[in-house]
Amino acid sequence: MTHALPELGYDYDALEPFIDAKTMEIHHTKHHQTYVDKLNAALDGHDDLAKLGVNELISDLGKVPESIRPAVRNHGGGHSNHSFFWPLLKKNVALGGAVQEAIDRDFGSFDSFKTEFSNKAALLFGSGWTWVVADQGKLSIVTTPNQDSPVSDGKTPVLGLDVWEHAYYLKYQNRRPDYINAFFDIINWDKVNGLYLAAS
Ligand code: MN3
Repeated sequence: MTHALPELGYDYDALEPFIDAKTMEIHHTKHHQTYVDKLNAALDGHDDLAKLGVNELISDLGKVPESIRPAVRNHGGGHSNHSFFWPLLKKNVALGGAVQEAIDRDFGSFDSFKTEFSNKAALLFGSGWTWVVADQGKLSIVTTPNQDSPVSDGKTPVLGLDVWEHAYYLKYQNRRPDYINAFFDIINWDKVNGLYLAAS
């Protein structure tokens, strides 16, 4: 299959003022598109691998030939991570359901969860992602460098935040903590709850 840029599912300005329209447009049409293009280029001539969906592809990088493994890890990871990220973003969705109960159970309270997530996202050195992963219903927070995906570690993400500078620099410059704080205003908790239920 040829990998393709997915639709965002909402307008570029839908997340204003928390994430600005220009950042969303560049992030989607330039950064994400480039991961897709470079993944397709890497897979050219590898017909067996080209049949796989991106998450299948990155779930066992040991099966990818060494000659293209770094490209699949970086660009396949980038395609997977961003495809996962866009539907997680929506304004005015309240936390509820099974995932709310799981957060209270596994972190003690929503405030404790937010503090741990925010600290890990703020302290992550360089470029990478902060994730909430579910393991047999239990939630934990992990980070990955670059475009590495928790899927490659056999983990199931239910929430993720892109903390590459390209995700926030136009509006927030060096103020990553402000961007992380704004993220909590645009989490699509309905989507997260659905992912949590599917993972449990
Ligand atoms: Mn990004």
